[in-house]
Amino acid sequence: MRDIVLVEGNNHLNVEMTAIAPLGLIGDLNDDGAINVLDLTTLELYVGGYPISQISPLSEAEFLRRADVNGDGKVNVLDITALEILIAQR
Ligand SMILES: [Ca+2]
Ligand SMILES: [Ca+2]
Repeated sequence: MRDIVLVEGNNHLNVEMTAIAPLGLIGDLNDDGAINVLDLTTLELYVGGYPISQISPLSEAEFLRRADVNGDGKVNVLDITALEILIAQR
């Protein structure tokens, strides 16, 4: 019974993640195919004022699309928090 409960919990988590990142690449800001603390650092640098060309291989448009983790059309400190949650759930 305990095993079944755990599996149901995992499935629920996966459904939530799909809702947050429907395009799969959201949050991958250094374009290495993974979403992890390196992307979090890249996003923090951008929000801190670094130009995209110096912190990411992505085009500016693609960077901004992937960096808008919470999907509100802007890239700011709220997306840092959203990316932290996304990484924690993986
Ligand atoms: Ca990455
Ligand atoms: Ca945003």
